[in-house]
Amino acid sequence: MNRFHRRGRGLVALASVALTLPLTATLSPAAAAPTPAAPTPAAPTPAPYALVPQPVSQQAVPGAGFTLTPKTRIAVLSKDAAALGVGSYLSKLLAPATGYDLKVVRKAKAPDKALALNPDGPASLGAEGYTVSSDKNGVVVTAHGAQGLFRGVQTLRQLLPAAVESRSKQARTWTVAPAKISDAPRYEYRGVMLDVARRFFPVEQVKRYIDEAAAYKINKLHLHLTDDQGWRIAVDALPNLTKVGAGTQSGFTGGTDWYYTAADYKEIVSYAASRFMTVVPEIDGPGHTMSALASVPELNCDDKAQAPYSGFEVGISLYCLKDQKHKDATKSFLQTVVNAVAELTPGPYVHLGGDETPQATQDEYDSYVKAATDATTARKKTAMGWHQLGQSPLPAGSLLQYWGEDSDRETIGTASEKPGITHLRQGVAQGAKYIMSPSDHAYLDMQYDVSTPYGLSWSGYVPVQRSYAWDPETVTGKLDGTGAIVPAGQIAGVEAALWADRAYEGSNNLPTSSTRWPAPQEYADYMSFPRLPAVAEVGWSPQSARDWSSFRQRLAQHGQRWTAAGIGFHAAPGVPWPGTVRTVEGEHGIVVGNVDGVGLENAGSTSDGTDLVLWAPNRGPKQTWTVAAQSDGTYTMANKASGKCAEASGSAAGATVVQRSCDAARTGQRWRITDRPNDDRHSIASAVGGLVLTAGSATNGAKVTLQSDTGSALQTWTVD
Ligand code: TNX
Repeated sequence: MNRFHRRGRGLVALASVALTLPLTATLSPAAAAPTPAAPTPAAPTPAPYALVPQPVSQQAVPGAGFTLTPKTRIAVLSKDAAALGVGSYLSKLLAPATGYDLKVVRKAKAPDKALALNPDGPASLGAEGYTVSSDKNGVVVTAHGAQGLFRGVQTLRQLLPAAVESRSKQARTWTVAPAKISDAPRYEYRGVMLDVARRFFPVEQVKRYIDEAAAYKINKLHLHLTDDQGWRIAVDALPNLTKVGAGTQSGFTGGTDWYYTAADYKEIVSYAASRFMTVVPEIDGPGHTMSALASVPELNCDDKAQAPYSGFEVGISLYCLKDQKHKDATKSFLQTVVNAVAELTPGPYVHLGGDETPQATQDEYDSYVKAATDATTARKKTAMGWHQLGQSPLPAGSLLQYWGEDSDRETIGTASEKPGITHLRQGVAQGAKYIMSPSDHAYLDMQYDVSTPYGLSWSGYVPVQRSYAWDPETVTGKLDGTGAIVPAGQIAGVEAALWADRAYEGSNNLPTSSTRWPAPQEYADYMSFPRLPAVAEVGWSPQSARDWSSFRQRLAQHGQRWTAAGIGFHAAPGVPWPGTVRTVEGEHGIVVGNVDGVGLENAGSTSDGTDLVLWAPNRGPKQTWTVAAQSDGTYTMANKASGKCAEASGSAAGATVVQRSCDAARTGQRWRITDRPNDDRHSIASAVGGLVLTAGSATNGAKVTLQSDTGSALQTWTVD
């Protein structure tokens, strides 16, 4: 289903709620009784250092680490200019926090007590692989070329204290932890997309985001340069595109400089290149084109320019492809635009969009794809596009981007297979390669949970665990992980996508008060951290090295790096951020499983004795509970809508849980709320008898009862 059918949908589909429960538990959404605990897998070996992405292998080295001094040299063991460039990048990276101006020198072999960068390592390291070896005598990063050195430097950076990310001088010692690391990426393509069309990001903010993403070894920056709400790249031959088409953003009109000049774009490209990141420009079409239709009259069937658009809707525009005259006009427009963009772009890709075109006939869609891909291959560029492009004939070597979700996967192999799945099959059959951006894992504009101020939730809430716990090799298969439509050999990588339709606080109605619009970088930081590092690890680390319980611990350490760097991240529940003391006292939603599980509510009743139920989370008064500590260490839980307390109706297995006027003398109203190991969830046990609060299932209307603790996902609760 295209997501515009679901605009404004307030709640998460229950199917996706059930599926966000922990993957380690065997959970059937329809199960009436708790599922027995799955056998506990052997605990992964704890990683010595909090590195993200997790490297292929790392060992702590006994003894002290290497302490930097103002005299430490960065020794580059090569004459290669790019390798020397990585040396000066490292020097500049360390300067603000350390206050040191480390000299970069060329040396034939690694000197003692230096940070040595060797780009002449074995070819077996590949373009991005590297090793880091550090002990008290110094550090050596080895790679086969400058790019691998750069990736290794990002790891080296994480072996230093978090304060190294500070933009101001910190008085302290700087020791690189002693380690032996050997690493290489799982996928070559590891991208992030910025939607600069709906919300314009000035050049400085794009550069800042490049740095933030490069720290997690992201190597592609996909710029969504055009959409209904704005055209952001100057094309000399078509000055109206920026004179008219760049004057709007989603929620704003009247702009004069909301676009990148050729010089701006080149500056972004070269800044990205200095971080070994390739810019992927997207010119979306044949839909998402109102800004072009407002600027170039002959792209419209009546040859009249449309009014510029600054609203919130999608699926509202289409190039005119009804007759030969307009097909020709669109073709020559695309040639002009693709030429201009290809000219400015050293990277191999031009992304041609292709998403959300409900009004296009097959002939119209095909004719767009033919014109756009011809223009691209004529410039010797690789045609990219959203997965819908698979429905049309494609040039060899095309790269498509899958953005489907669980509700699409559910239909695989059924009579009602979703069009997205069919398009995927068609693209795979043509030999296209894929990058994976499943919207319910990798869309950074999805809200984390019901309390996220910005963003959408048409693909469900995407808490950090959901952006982490997926595998590109199974994400185009059935929900049980079998039957992947895109075979492993056709997967090029992953991409996180930060759309900006709702880069403001509030609902579908665009706010009129400017106070409800964060600066683009503030929106980007909050929505991307911690989820961008999660997707980065999906793309970089071997699947066998990935594990949520390890990731959440490592992520918690990275929170300190982001704080030092001034990144306003979302301190997501489920991650043990140091320094955040979580108390269960106060007003909470109480949800089963993850933060977007079904929530405990009083079924809208105010009467004594009503059974409590579970419902899709909305965090209204019926689902809000005041948790209050009692002198015996237990808690009472009072419902905000009714004022009544949760009470066990008995002490035997199967007893339901009801609400009743709060009364401290009734022991059935006392609950022991305990932390569970390895996640941020709780067990909630009745003080009478000790049986635990258990959801009958993860579906609307399910009852809660007391059962003995089996460790089932239906017995784990997030007190938000
Ligand atoms: C879908 S999925 C879009 C964008 C929106 C985004 C919002 C896809 C390729 N297109 O137009 O910005 O949802 O979440």
